[in-house]
Parts: sequence; structure tokens; C-alpha cells
Amino acid sequence: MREITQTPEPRTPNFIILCLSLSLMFPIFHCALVKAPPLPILPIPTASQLQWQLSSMALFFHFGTNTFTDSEWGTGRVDPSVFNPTRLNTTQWVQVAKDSGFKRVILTAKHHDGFCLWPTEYTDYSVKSTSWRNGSGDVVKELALAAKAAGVDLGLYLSPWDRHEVCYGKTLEYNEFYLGQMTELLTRYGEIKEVWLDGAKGEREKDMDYFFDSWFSLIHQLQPGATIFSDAGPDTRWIGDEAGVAGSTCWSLFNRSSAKIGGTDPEYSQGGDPSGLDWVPAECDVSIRPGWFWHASEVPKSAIELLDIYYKSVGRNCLMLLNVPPNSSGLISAEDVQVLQEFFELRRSIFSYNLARKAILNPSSTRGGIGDSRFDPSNVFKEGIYTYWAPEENQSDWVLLLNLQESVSFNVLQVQEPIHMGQRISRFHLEILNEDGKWRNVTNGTTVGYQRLLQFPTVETQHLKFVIDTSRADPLISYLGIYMDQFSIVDSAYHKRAPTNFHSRNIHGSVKYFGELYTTILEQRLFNVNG
Ligand code: FUL
Repeated sequence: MREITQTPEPRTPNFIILCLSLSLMFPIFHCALVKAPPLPILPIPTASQLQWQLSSMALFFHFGTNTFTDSEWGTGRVDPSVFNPTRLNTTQWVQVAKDSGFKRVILTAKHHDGFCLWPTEYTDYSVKSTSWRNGSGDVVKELALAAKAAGVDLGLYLSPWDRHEVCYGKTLEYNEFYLGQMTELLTRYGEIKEVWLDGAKGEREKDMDYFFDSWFSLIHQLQPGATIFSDAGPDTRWIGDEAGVAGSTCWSLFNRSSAKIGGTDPEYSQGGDPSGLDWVPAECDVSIRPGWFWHASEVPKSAIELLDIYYKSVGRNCLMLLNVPPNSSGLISAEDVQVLQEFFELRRSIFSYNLARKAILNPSSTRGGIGDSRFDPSNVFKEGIYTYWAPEENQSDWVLLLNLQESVSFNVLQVQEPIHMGQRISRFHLEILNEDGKWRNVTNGTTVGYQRLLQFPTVETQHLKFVIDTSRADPLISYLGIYMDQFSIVDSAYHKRAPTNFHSRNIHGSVKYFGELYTTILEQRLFNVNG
């Protein structure tokens, strides 16, 4: 049946005069009629997913019997007494994280060998059976206390694959055992912000099913603020490689049902899914050293290599999870601390000043019209996702012109979306005005999400044109920045590469290559830590 609509009476001049006089007498009458924010486009993140994303970077601590046996995948048959970190100091671990800009730490409470870093009731294969702290030590507790004192979030990795536990392989028994251990971890140590688990397992190992749905439900019940990481979420997903590198297109949209824990399709994980129905952003795990556990013979990557990974993880809408393994004395090694300090200084010197900050902005349109500060383009220079530029609805162009007021050199573009409103942009580009008066394309990208960083050969200009080409809904921009990175090498084909074979051991020898600023960074070490 057709809907019957009433035709409104034509407005008489008297009515209009009345409205005008009322609005002059009571200005509030008009002020209340502001344009509401646009609708979010689904899916959108939960509060804990948002908090996770805003933290940007986390440190991973792989620590256990492997640290003492020079191994990666322990057999589960090593005598627990090998675990003896005589100088263990979790306050140092947390301080290192905090001083180098990491807001979250994650500990391998149990790795594949089954050795538990806390005194669990369910097995003797734990710190209880060692002479460390006379068998009454608890690494999880020490880390939880240190993290709380420093205001750093704590996450725990409880490996499903357990090479020591005899009931591993008996489906019901082991699922109960695993949940028993998980419950201890989530009820004894205060707030746990992330639970990390994977489907890793060696070939020809015992077969069994994990009851993931029960695990995830219980974890969320016991720690409602925790995000659960796995190959398939539910809250954050594995990026699909252990190099810390996301796809250059990276959606937080994903279909959990299309992913399998232990059977990742790297391409799907790296790019996400523009038609995905679930919000499952990606976490990029990578180790500062070749192995996940500490080995005396290995050296850390250089700060420049970490910076490259930062561009390809945090700069591609992901969280960077950097493993820094404590050594056998129970401390983070001095050479790793040094690299982390240098990495921090690199980021600080590149990103602490937005070269576009004083620009005069000219938008193609503004939601609610000029004068509505809530959607004003100047919001793109305010920190945080809750302030943003919104164009008017139903536009054919989404453009921001920037007059920098003077000629500026730069080689990095930063763009952010207010992701609490959903991830929208699917293609954008940046143009500069050349001296000949012609606009030239400098760089382009696909997805933005929480944060997109793009590098390109250095350009100099006074005028920029930031253009959003395609978007799932009216695009919203919460931040726009341009920066000068004097450290990374970007080749003329617009492909960036980090210097190879450039470890911290030879970092001093390479200083002249990166100029004076790098020398200053090396001289400005913030603190000394025993290693
Ligand atoms: C993998 C494990 O097999 C490695 O040992 C390491 O813990 C890495 C972070 O995850 O699945």
C-alpha cells in the first residue's frame, strides 16, 4: 500500500517574520539546531579493542626454560631446575618498555614446552620445581606488580600446545586442564588486558581439538576488558607473518568465520576484508632478535630496521608487538635496551613536530556548514580520534587544500580516521603544487584506519592537496600530518627499504650515513640499564 503523505501548508510571510523575531529574541532557539554527527558505519570496535588500538605498540617477553637451554621450541622434557634467573628484575623490563614508548607488555606465562612461570596447581612443571626464589617465586606476579606500578598494561600468552602435559591429546581432559590454568591466570593477577594464543604445533604431534568458544567466553567473563588475540580473533587477529609486516591495504574489517586458528591464510590476514562483518584489527608480531627466546649468540636488529617495521605495522593500521627476550640472568640485555632507546629517539625526532600544523585549511565542504567547529577541518591538527573533519553529505569531492604559508620539505604523510565511527577510506592521494603551477601526485594509498604512514622521496612545496578518492561512507579525518624522516632510505621508485645488515653492533660506524641528528641521538642516551 502506498504511504499517504500530507502536503505541508505553504508558509505565510507572517509566520516567517515570527520565526525571525523569535530567533533574534532567543538565540538559543537556533543554537540547539546543530547538525548531529554522522552515523557510524558497521562494524565498529568495542571499548577494549579501541583501547588496544590506541596503545599502538606492545613488548613481548619470551622467557622460560628455553632461555637457559638455547632452544626455541622446548621438548617439555628439560629438568625444570635449569630455570634460574639469578638477577630477575621485572621492574627493569617494564621500565624499558615505558621509556621506549610501549604501553603494553605480554609475557609467555607458558610456552609450547609446558613450563609455567607461575605456581600453577595443575602441574609440577613450573617455577615451583626450581631453586629460583627457593621454589616460591612467581614471574607472572612479579611482572603484574611491576606493570601496575608503572601504569603499563599486562597481557599473557598461554600456549595451547603443551609438550609436557600428559593429558595433552585427550580432548576433554586437556581442555579442562587448559581452562583451569587460564582461570588461575585471570583471577590471581589483577587486570589482564590481553590474552594471546595461537595454533602453533609441530608436525606428527598428538592431535586434539581445542574448545575455543568455551575458552573465549570464559576469558571475556573473567576479564571483560581483555582483548583476545589469535589467528582468527575474536578481538585481534594475527597479521599472518612473523616479520611484523602488514599488507599495504589493511582493513580492520574481517570475517572471523573465514579464518582458522592454526590454519591462517596469510593474504586474508594481511589485508583484512573490506566486506567483513566483524571488527578484528591486526597485530604484527616480530622479534628484535632472530629467535623469540634469548640466545647468547644473537644480536638485536638496528633501530633503523625497527623503524622500517614501525612504518609497515603501526603505519598500516596495526599494533606492533615487538618481542624483546629477557636473558638468562633475568634482565633485558644492554644491547637491546640501547636499540630500543635509539628507536624511541628516531620516532621522537621524526614525529614530534607536524610540519603542516600552521597550515591554512580550505575544505571542499564541511558538515553543518562553515562555523560548526565540531566538524571543522582544523580538527585534523588536534591529537586523538574524537575530533575530526567531516565533509558535508552527498558530495562528489572530498578534498582538503593546505597552504603551509611557507615552503616546506617533507617525505612522510600521516593520516588517521576516527575509527570509533568505523573504517571508511579505501583510496586517497596527496598532491603538491609545483613551481610551474601544476599539481603533482606525490603518494597514494588505499586503507587508512587508525593510522596510515606513507613514505616517499623528499618533496618541497607550500601548497598541498589531500584527496579522498573512494570511501565506504562519507570519509572522516581525525589527523593529518607531514614529517621529515632523515634516517630512512627511500628509493626513487617510491619503494622504501631499510639498510640491510645494519645491526646495532655496527651502528656507530654508520652514523655519518644518517647525518648529525643520528649522532645526537646516540649521545642522548636516556638511562643506563645493567645487562
Ligand atoms: C609462534 C610460536 O611457535 C613461537 O615460538 C613464538 O611464540 C611466536 C610468537 O608464536 O606461534
